[in-house]
Order: sequence, then structure tokens, then C-alpha cells
Amino acid sequence: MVRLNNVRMRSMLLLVQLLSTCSGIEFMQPEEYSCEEFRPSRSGRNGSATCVCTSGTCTLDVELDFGPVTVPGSRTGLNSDLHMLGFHTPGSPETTPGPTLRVRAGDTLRVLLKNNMRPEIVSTRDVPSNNIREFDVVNLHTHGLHISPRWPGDDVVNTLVRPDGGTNPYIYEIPKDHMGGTHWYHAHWHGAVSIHVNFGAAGMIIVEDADNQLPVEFDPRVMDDYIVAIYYVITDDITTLTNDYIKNCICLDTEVECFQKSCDQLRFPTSNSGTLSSWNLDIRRDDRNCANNQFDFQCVAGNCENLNLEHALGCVAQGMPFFANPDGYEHEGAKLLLTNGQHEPTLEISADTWVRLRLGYMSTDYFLAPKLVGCEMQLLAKDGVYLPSAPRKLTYGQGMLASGNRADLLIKCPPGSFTLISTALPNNGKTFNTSAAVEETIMHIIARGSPSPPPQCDLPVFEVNRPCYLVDLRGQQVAKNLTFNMGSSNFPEISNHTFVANDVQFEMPVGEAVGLDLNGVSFHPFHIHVNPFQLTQNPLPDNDNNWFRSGDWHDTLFYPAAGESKQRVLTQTDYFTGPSVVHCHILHHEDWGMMITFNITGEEGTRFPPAYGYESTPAYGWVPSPKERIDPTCYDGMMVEAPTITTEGMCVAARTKAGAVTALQLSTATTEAHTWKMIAIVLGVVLAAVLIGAAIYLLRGTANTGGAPASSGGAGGTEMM
Ligand SMILES: [Cu+2]
Repeated sequence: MVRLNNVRMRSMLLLVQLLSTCSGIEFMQPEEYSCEEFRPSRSGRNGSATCVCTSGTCTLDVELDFGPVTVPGSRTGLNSDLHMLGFHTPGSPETTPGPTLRVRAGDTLRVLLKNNMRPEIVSTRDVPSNNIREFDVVNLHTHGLHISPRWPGDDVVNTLVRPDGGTNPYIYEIPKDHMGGTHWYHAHWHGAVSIHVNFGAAGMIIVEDADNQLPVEFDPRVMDDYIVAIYYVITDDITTLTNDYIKNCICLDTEVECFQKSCDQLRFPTSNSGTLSSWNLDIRRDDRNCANNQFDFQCVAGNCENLNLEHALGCVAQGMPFFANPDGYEHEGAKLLLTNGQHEPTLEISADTWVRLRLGYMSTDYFLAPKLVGCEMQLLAKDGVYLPSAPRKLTYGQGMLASGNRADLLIKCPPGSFTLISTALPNNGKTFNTSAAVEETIMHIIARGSPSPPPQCDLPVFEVNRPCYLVDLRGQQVAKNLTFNMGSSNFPEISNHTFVANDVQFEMPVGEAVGLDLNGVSFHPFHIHVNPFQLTQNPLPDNDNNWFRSGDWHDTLFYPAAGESKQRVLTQTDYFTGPSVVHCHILHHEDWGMMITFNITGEEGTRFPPAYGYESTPAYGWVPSPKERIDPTCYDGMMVEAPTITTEGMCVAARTKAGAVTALQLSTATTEAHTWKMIAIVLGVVLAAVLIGAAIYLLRGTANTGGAPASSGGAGGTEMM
């Protein structure tokens, strides 16, 4: 009887699970472009993208059109259309985020960026830099990719695309030793970054893992792997930025005086000399009679002297579309968290099975602290770089992502329904900056049980074989030390500088280790382009959730704890020379000037000698040296050795002793995974049918009470159960 009841319970569970899928919007991943089907040496089209592959490496060619997008409620789960800005490929539906671009080390990614914005009525090109301006101009940054900062690569300062159909052909050469990881792209035109990204002008970039990079348990053919691209649309910021934009535009007419203030007083100071006491001047709020939640032209006009109405109306008209918040959301205080452009979608996974979530926190502000009560959660990679030892258990099962950060999380849930949320961090004696934490639902998760659940297993712990540009730099001699003061009192400065285009404020030699002392990173997230950096300290002893560890790599760093604002980090200025930027990743701080230029000097292609084992490193033609390398196992080509397993996993063995995956073993593991899914589906359908049959029979039996006896066939069925 016990066994029969278990069968009945399980089939009931499956029926309930089947019915529960009817609620909420189903989790969808962004559209994807990759050249996987054309490797090693074919060419063809993948939707709107083109692939040309030769000898295993491919060129992925895609056009991204920037402009307003309208996403229907059927896609977002909201009650009405969602009006955003975004990147989409011509001919495909308007969505946000933009398509995911998947490449491999050694590939070339070519993006033709086209700007479909309407040109400004009143050009704000003459608004001084470090102010909110030029909402109609766009460019692209590939956040996290280790590539050249020079045009046609990842230049964010001098490459721009004008509205009304302007284009730029970006060519991103992915190094042949680029580590596999989770990255993203976003609009980066100084003065318009925050408004564009707030409205969703971003998408994900995945550098696929090299064959053999991960143990077989983590192979995407074995472990399900999902993009989780998270936006946080902050309407207060949008309102402030748009007001600023209109104000700066009106103030191009220098005769104007509003609210008894000259435009010089109204404008955000652009140099070190200005005091910042007036930085939050907001022409809405300076007059108590003006509406607080949107722009009121009549009110402003009534409070301004010498206003040129034609000029001012043009400014207001071009700003108004940016006040268009998602329908149903208030202007004041409202925020909207979207996961893959959807509101609280529901993802179905297999119960008791590890799943990889590639989180990208593509926001302009706040920090995301993901937590999944009832499930296990471990950390695999941050900012697209695998942890030195992975995966890592998290003390409080909670993550910490500043705007711009990525995290590859592993989750495993028992059968049931769960919610991935972001919530304040536990406060065990530390003063966490809880007001900055996102308090929202990210997504729902339904873990489906199967009648014969897969065996419980622990994942192996491994040390990935690393490219030589990401070897451990701790203990190495640095060629230079630089200090970046993010939290200096002269906001929005970094180390007493605000942004001046093409004015180099820091230099680093190429092919060296460089020390960066970061101050104030509990207030402002520090982000550097081109090369990631390595932490040298455990910043939050006893209460850091195991999230930040000495030896980890980041490209954006922020601790949400007061008093933990310093960190010494190390970077390898590998291969690429040229000017690039560091900036605060609260993106309106960057727009206001919290960005500075550094230049990597020397010969392009130079690499750090102790990492490569060469006496000297001219760009071309290495000189071998018997000197010991930092990490003799590191690689600088496309061949990657299997990882070192430090703790064996308890899953079905699918690995040789050396850790290498054979095709047979992989196909066995894949077949096993698929077999479990098929068994679950078939049994689910059969058992649900039996249960429904039984329910119908029982209902009919109840209705027949006192009448004729039930048919012998139905009675026979009951006996069999
Ligand atoms: Cu900042």
C-alpha cells in the first residue's frame, strides 16, 4: 500500500506541477546569434547574422539598430506595451535586451551599429562635456571583453554614431586565448549613458568555454545554462536626467535666467573649480508650484526670464519622450526590474539537478543581492572570469552584484516552486549599505520532480586551466602603482580629475603587472576597460558571504559595506595599447564626469614576461628563457588543458583520471541527462492521464451513487491501482 500511495502522490505532484505552469509569464531568453552550426569551415546565415568560418574560427557579422523599441505585454508579462530603447537586428521583433552575441576565443565579432534615433530639434552638442546631453547619439562598449580599446574596437570616447541612420562598423578581435565567460554590451556615449542604459540599451556577450575548460558536469551539453540579463529601470533617475537634459538645452540660450538663477548657476559644474553645492538643482523642484513628477513647461516658462520660446519648446519636445515610463508605473519613486526584458518570469528546471544561471546586472545604479531560499546556490565565475577554485559555496547563499557586474551562479532545487529575489544583505555586525540593495523579485523557478529522480550528487571542485593573462599576480613585482580615489569629497571626481576627452591622466606600460589602490569603492563602483584586475584582500572578514576573496578577478568592484572602501588590486596590462577609461559604474555619475582616461603605452602585443616565461617580450618573436613561469600550466593559444579536480564530484563518473572528457563519455552523460528528461516527460503524461481517468471515474461513481453500478472496466482499473 505504501508503494501505491507513493505512486499516487508522485502522479498527483506531477499533475499539480503541470497545472501550475499556467500562471505567470514563461521565462524566455533573448534572441541569440552564434556561428556554432558553421564550425569548423562553413559559411552561412543565422537569422539576421552572417557567419564565415575557417579552420575553426569564425567571423560573426551582425547589424544592431539602436532606437525606440515597443515590447508587447505578451512578451514582458506586463499589462501593456513597454516603451524602451534598445538594440535589435533589422527584421526581428523589437525586444529588450538586445540579442545575445555568442563567440569563441579566436573569433571576430563585427557589429554594424546603426542609429535610428531622430535627431535633436535643438542640438545639445554645445552643452559642455560632463553634463547630460546628446540623447540622440550612441556608441557601444563591450563590457568585460579583453580586446583593443582602439577604433574599430572598443573605443568609447571618440567613436560615436549620429542619429537618423548613422553607422559605425565595429570590429572586435577576440584573442585566441580569451577565457570563456559572461559579458555584456551597452551604450556608452558620455552624457547619455545613464538614460540609454536605464531604458535598456544593452545585451549579453558570451565567450563560449573552450573545449575541456570545465569538468564534464558543467558542459552545456550536460548542464542547462540560462542567460539572466537583469535591468533595473529607475524612474526617479530617468526624471532627474531628463530634467537635466532639458535644462542644459534651454541654457544653451545664455540670456536665460530661471528661478532667479543664471544658467551658469543652474548647470552642473564641469571643472574642479566649481563648488558642487548646487549639483542637484532641478528646475522642477526649485519652484514649489511646479509638478514634482514630470516636466511642466508652463511652470518653467513662467519662472524664466528672457526665454526664447521657440528654442525652449524644441528642448522640451525632444526631452518629453524620455519621460515615457512603462505604462502603469508612476514617475515618482517607481522602479521596474526586468529579467531578460520580462517581469517576474517563471523558469522551469529539473529538480535535484544543477543548473547554471549567467546573471548580468545591466543597471545604472543600486546593487543586486540575489537569493534563492530553499535551493542550493554556488558561485562559478564573476565578471566572466572563473574563480581560482570553483564552484564556491556562499555563506549566506546570497550574491552581491554592483551595476555592471556579472555572476555565473549554479543552483539546485528540490521539487517545488521557488523565487529568486534580491534583498538586503544580512547585517552581522557590519553596516551594510542596505538602502542601495534592490528589493525585488528576479524570477520564479519551478523545479520539476521526476518519478525516478536522478541520483543526488555533489559537484567536483576544480581549478580551471587559465590563460596567461589571468595568472595569479599576487607576490609579483609591479612596474607601477596608481591610486584611484573614487569617494573623494569633490564629487564627481576620481583622484582630483573629471573627464576631459583625450586628456590622458594616467599611464601604464603594456606587458606589465600594475598595482591599483582603489579607495571609496563602498560608495562608487570602480570599473576599468580592457584588462580585468585581481583582488588581493578578503575585504569583509567574517561577513563577506564568501563572495569577495583574495585572488578573484573583477572588472567592476563595489562593496556594499561602510568602512570597507579600500582594496589593492593587481592588473596585467596584457597585449593591448592605447587610451581607455576607468569610471564609476553608477552611470549618471560617469555622465557627470566621474571618468578618467588612462593610456597603455609601449609596443602593441607585448606580454608580461613572468607569465609567459620569456626574458623579454617584444610583440612579435619571443625570446625563450629558462626562467620559471608564474603558472607553468597557463596557456596562450586555443588549446586548453582540462581543469585540475581538487575534490572529486559524486555524480555519475564521466571523466577519465586525467580529467579529460572523451566523446563517448560526454555522449553517455548527455544521453543519460536526456534519458532522465524523456522518462520524466513520458511518465508524467502517462500518470497524469491515469490520474485524470481515475478522477473522471470517481466523479462518475459519485454521481452514480444509488444508481446503476459502475462499469466493470472502470472497476477493474480501480482494482489494478
Ligand atoms: Cu559613482
